[in-house]
Amino acid sequence: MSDRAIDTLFLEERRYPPPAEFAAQANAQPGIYDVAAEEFWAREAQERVTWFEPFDAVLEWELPYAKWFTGGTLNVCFNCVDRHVEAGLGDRVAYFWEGEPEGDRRALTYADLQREVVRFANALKELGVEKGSHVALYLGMTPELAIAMLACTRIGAAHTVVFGGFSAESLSDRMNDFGATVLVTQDEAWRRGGTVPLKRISDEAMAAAPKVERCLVVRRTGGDVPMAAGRDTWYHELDVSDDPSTCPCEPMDAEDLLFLMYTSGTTAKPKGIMHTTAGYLVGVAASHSYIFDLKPESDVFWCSADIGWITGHSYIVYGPLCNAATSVLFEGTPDFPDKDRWWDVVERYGVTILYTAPTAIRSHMKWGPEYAERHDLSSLRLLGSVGEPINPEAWVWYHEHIGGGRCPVVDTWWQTETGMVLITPLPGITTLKPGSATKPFPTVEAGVIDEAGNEVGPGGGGYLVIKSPWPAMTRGIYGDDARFRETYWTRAPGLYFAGDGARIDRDGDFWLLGRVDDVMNVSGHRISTIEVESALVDHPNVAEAAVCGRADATTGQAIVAYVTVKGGVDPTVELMAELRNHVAAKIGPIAKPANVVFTPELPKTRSGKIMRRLLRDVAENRPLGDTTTLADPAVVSEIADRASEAPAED
Ligand code: 7RM
Repeated sequence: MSDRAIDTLFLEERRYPPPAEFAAQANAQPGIYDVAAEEFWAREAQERVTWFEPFDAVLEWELPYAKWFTGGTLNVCFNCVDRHVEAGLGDRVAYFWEGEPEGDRRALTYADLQREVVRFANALKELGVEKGSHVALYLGMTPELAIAMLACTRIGAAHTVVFGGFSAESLSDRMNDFGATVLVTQDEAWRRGGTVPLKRISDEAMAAAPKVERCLVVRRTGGDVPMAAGRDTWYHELDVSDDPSTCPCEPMDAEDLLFLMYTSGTTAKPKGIMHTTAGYLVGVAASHSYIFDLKPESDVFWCSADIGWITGHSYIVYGPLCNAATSVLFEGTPDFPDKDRWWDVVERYGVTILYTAPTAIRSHMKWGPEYAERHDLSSLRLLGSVGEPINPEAWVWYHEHIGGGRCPVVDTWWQTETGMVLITPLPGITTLKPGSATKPFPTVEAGVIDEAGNEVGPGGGGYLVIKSPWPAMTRGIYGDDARFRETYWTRAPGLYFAGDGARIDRDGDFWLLGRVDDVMNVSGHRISTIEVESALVDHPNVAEAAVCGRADATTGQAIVAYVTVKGGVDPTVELMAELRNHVAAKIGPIAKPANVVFTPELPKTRSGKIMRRLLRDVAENRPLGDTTTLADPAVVSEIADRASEAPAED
C-alpha cells in the first residue's frame, strides 16, 4: 500500500503529546520500553511483591501454558493488606466506599481492612473453607465483596465472583463448573432505589448446585430473607476473632489457582478463565502503577467497573491494593438519584484518576456536560477507558468536559484472558490519538495477521495476536484444555489469538476494530462496525450508535445502523438521510448505512458491551436468540418493532 493510501485509512488526525509537567513526574520513563522481558518482570516481581520464598525461574513457557516465578511462594492477601500495615501505612485509606443510598458511606483504612479480612477469613474457616477450597462469591459492590476475595486468598481458597446482575441459572452453572462448596452472598443489593434479591436468587441457584454445602450471608439492606437451617449462616452472627495472629496468611505456590472469572465465548457455555497467584499479582500491580501513574501517597483512584468483572478484579482489588493505593468503591449507578452522581463522588473524594468505559462516557455525553459542570473536577489528573473501542468523539468529549483538557486519556485494551492491560498509552510518554489504544505495554509483543497467518503491514486490517507470554496471562479454561487450545491457539501456530480485529498505523499505533465477528464485509471491503459507529457519533445530533452487517444479495453485507439521538432532537426521515450522508462523507460511500433505525436505547450486556448478535438478528428478521445476558431484555423487542417500521434505503 502507498503511504497516502495508508493514511486515508486513519482519518483521525488529532494528536495529544504528553504535557511536559506530567512527563517529568511520570512513573514510566521512555527507557521502560528498552528492557528485556525477563529482566523487566524479574525486577517488577522483586520490587512490587513480598515473597515468603524467592522464585527460581522467571518464566517456563510450554506453549500454550506459561508458568511465571516458579519455585516462589507468597500470599496475595499479605501483599495487598498485611505488609502495608506492617510498613506503617495502617492509617491510609484503602477504600472510600460510597453506598447507593446517599449518605451511606464508609472509609476503610488498611488497618481496618486487615481486621475485616481476618474476621471474614475466620468465618470462612468456621464453615469448613481451607487451602484449596473453591468458594463462589455473589455480592454487590460492598466492601464485603473485596474483603471476601482477600479472605479467600489469605487462607488459600480459590474464588469465583459472579456478577450480582446474573440470574440463578448463570450462578448455578458457574458454581457447578467450578465445583464450589461454599457460597457467599448478601440479603439484597441496592439498585436504583430498589433492591435485587441476591439471597433469594442464591437459594434458587443452590437448589441446582448440589455441591454447595454452606452459604454465608452478609446483611446489607436488612430485608427479610429465609435462612435454611444447617446450610445458611448470617455473617454478623458468627463470633470470630479479627486478630491477625488467629489467621496467618497461607504461603501459596506462585502457580496456585487464585481465581476463575467466567466469560462468554461463541458457544452458550461460559469459559472459566483461570488466573494464578504470582504472575497475575505482579502483572496487575506493575501495569496499574505505570499506566495510571499511581502515586500511592497522594492519588485517589476510581475504577467505575463492577468487581464482578475482570476490570474490577485487576484494577479495583488486586492491582491497587498491592500498590497500597487509595481507591473509591461505588455501589450505585451514574444517574441515581441524578445524573451528576459520579461528579459528586469525584468532587467529594478528590478523585485524581478515573477509569471507566466508553458506554458510560457516551451516556454522559447524551445527558450533556451541565451535570459535570455542577462540580469541581479539578482534582482529576488522568483518565482511562476500557471495554470497547472508544469513538474519537467520545474520547475528545471525555478529555474536554471531564478532564478539563489537561488530563491524558489512556485507552487500555485487554481481556478477561489477558488478566492485565496489554495495549495502552503510557501517560508521560505516549502521544495520544483519540480512538487508538496506541502501543503494546513494555515487553508485550503484539501484531496483526491475515487469514493465512501472515503479518499484515501498516494500514492492513487483520487479527490481533500476542506473540510472547506475559505474567498475568490466563493459565487456561478450567477443566477444558481442548477448548483453550482451539479458541486461542489454533488461528496461527504459537500466537495468542485475541478474537479482535486491529490495524497498525505508520507510527506503529494499534487501532482496535472490535471483535472479529463485528467486522463487516461490504462489496469485498472490510469495514469495522466501530468505524461507522464513530462516524455516526461524530454527528452533532447523535448520542450513541451501534452498527451491524446484514446479509445482502448484491454486496455480501449491508450496513444497518441503530441510532440514539440526543435529548431534544427529532428522529425524522430527513435526519436519517443526513446521517447516511454524513457517514459517506466521513468514511466513504462504501460505508453508507443501508438502513438507519432510531431507538431510545441500545441492547447492551450488563458490562456495557453492545450485543451486535441481537442487532444482526433484528436486521435479518430472525427470531431473537438468547437475550438473558442483556441488561434490559425489553430494549430489543422495542428495537425490533421500530426496525420493522423503518424504511430501507438504497
Ligand atoms: C477488560 C475487558 C474483552 C474485549 C476485547 C475487546 C474489548 C476491551 C478495549 C476493547 C477496544 C479497548 N475484558 N475491549 N478494551 N476494545 N479498545 N480499549 O473488557 O473480557 O470483558 O472483554 O473487550 O473486544 O476482546 S473483557
